[in-house]
Amino acid sequence: MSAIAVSVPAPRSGWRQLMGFNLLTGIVLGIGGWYLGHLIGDHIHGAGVVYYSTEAGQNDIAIMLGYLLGVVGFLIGLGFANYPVKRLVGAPPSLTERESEEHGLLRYFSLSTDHKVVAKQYMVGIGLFFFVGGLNAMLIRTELLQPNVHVFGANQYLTLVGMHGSMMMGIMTSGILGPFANWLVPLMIGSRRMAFPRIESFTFWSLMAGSVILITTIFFGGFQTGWTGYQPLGAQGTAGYDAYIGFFALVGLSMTLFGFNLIATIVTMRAPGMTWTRLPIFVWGALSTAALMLLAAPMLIAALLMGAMDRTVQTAFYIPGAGGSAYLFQNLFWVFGHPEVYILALPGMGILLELLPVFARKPLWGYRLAVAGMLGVGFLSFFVWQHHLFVSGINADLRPFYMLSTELISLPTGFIFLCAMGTLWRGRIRFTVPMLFSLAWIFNFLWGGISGVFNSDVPSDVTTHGSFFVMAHFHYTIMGGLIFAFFAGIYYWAPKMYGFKLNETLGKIHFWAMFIAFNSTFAPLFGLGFMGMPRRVVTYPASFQGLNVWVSVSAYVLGLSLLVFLFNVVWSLLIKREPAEVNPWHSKSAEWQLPTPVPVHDFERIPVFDEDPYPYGVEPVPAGAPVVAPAGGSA
Ligand code: HEM
Ligand SMILES: [Cu+2]
Repeated sequence: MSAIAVSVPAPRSGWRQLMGFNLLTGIVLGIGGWYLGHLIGDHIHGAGVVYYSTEAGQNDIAIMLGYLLGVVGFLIGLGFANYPVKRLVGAPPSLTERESEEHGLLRYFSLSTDHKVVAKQYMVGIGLFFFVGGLNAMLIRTELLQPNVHVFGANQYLTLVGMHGSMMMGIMTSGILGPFANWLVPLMIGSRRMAFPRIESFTFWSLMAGSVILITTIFFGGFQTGWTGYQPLGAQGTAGYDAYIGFFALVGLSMTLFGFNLIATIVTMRAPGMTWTRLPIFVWGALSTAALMLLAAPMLIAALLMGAMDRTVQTAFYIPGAGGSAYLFQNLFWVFGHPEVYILALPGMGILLELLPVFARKPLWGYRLAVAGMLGVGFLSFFVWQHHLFVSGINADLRPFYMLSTELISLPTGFIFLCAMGTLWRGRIRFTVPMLFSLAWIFNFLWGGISGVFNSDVPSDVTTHGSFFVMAHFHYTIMGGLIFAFFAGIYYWAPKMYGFKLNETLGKIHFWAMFIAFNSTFAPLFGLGFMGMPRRVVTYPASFQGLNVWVSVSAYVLGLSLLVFLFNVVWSLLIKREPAEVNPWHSKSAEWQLPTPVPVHDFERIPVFDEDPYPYGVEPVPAGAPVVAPAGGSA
């Protein structure tokens, strides 16, 4: 193979490992970096180099530098500088990381280059911050139990809404791709790794650093802009808005690199025989999402960078009084923001279409149409962003164009629905827990889509804009789409990814509680929106209280249903653990033909693919008969 000598250091053990490059070191250096940044920032300020601070009067330079050096320290502590520095000084590539991967719990707390380990890190990390975002939602709903301020003041309420929205939107950009695509894409295309394993790990740890930064906003007065960070409110905000900038910039960086890595992997690392028309539909979903990430997220980073400069070094991109334009930010944000909503939706569509053939025992109906649908959604999503600005003073002549382009998206989205229906048609459907979540996806996303037409249609958007109608609409697509698909994925792949099957009965309780509570939480919001209840306002007319109490109680039940899931994990993993079958759903996809647990190097030999995916019904499977899985073979 390669002519370069490879050194294999002896594995270290005990406390010496703790002193190495891992999460603990990362946290220590991260805190150190924060103080160093602060020190430098204060110095710059004190020396009178730059006097500028925002209207709120704090020294944003110190805070921004604190975040910046904190993140750099955190990443160095995790070991991200080792490889580049070693190569810079001419040392041979070392196998230290590979070594620590194969054994020990510590690999989950450090830079890992095993795509399966990174996927698990994502699962736990995303789960953790999803929980934080969910708690924020519960607090919001608690405040809304009464028409007047009773728990939080207006500022705190807005911070809660902003934290909830930002956390959910930021963390969920990788909500499905992080835990599932990192794990599945290499296995599905017959590769032993992602194209850039260190970048894969980097995307995870930078997302985690960002999420912690977002939470620190509570120490700096929070931010009042909601997840969209609009100007000029942003420039006027307290230092809490710096946390918003730091968070979303890191999310953007993580997304850009993730998209780049996925594209490189799928384009260049497919095994022999894995032609474009044999690519599993989940991989197409990941690929189209990756394209959006790579193209849209840099726009977010650029927009935030300008905001950060306005707040620190006296530029005035968004400051109207100094010749800038607040409206510029609104545009830049949504050039990213609209593709962002499809970054959230497309992976869910991938899971849906991946699972339906398995549980309907039929080939995916309209494979090429589904691919066209995904690529079409992705392409069109760059031409619609001004539908968020219909009432923000855009040139009225532009409205029809954006109305048309937005409504055009229902075509490729319709392809996806058509393919789902075609696959279900006359299938031998098994109502397993993953299938129930998939079917719920279809129901929820349909309502999300239909209500979306009211927002893309100028005459009706003029009335519904900024109301709880919009809130209901996007929760139907994101919570009802992405989150339901996420659970479909966990119940489906857990036996292979984690080696245990989640209890079906508890799963069904989880499903029905979540499905009913979800609809009971969000459907009434359409009505409240029509009646004129505005979003991001802490008070509302007393006559809306009845419905709001109903919604809040439903939201608590929704929260509890997620705890049923956690209980199911504890139950199935710790209390009544049954070793998972190799292929409990009798799936024909490549990942299910591997042994459980999947070996560190995935395949003994790189597989050769000689069949289209989803060959269900081609050779009839007798009901109930286990399919013999050829180890390491193709689909
Ligand atoms: C447990 C279920 C959830 C509940 C009960 C819930 C509730 C709420 C409420 C009450 C608000 C708005 C309050 C206001 O505007 O005054 C809100 C806003 C929002 N939620 Fe959720 N939510 C849930 C889950 C999610 C999920 C899973 C996501 C996305 C992945 C999400 C994304 C958002 C966003 C982006 C906003 C807008 C924030 C803003 O206006 O800046 N939510 N949610
Ligand atoms: Cu949009």
